[in-house]
Amino acid sequence: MAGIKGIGEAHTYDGTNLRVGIVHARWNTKIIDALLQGTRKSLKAAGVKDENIVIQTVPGSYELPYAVQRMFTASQSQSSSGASGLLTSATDLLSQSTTDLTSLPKDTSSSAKAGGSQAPFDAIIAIGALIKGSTMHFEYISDAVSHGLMRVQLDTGCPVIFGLLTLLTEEQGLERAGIDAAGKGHNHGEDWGAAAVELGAKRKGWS
Ligand code: DLZ
Repeated sequence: MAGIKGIGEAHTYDGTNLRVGIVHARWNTKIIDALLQGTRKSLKAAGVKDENIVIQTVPGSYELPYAVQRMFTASQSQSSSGASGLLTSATDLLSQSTTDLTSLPKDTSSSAKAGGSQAPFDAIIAIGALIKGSTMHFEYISDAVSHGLMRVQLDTGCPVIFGLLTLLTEEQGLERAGIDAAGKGHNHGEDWGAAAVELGAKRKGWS
């Protein structure tokens, strides 16, 4: 019998005109890479263009709220000044999950070539995987990051999708990344991509 957990009826939203940021932590890379793949897959399925997906990385989950905040603010000022460069499209980064602010190539998207500005992000997805250890570290970081990400979205008005797995075991992470040995898991990144498109599309109507 099917369970009652889950997102409910599936709706599809058009991501064709959306610009979506992804910031992911590098800790627990195997899990993160699969989640990132799932996220990108659903963004693309919703029509988000490669050049409108911008991927940044940070060392660990603790850095996610700050990075999301900076990413959004930079995209806003970039948009109003018509500048381009720091925040690049993901076109050249598709198979890469270990980029950071300093290693990003120059923007090669057509709007950058034309000297035009890029729109601020319509949504940003924060991805991390925290695995509980033997100290209180996990509890403090889980709590701080959850509150930090909520604060950033309310302060900036940019939807921030909560892609933080707070895991009691590594196995839980493999299941939620859809890469567990039993093959029973589900890649939550796919849900996060869909949530970003839904919130990004709705936000346009709400503003
Ligand atoms: C230090 C640390 C530990 C022990 N575990 C994790 C983890 O499971 N997942 C994760 O994303 N990050 C971890 N980190 C790194 C912290 O998030 C952070 O990057 C460092 O404390 C530096 O601020």
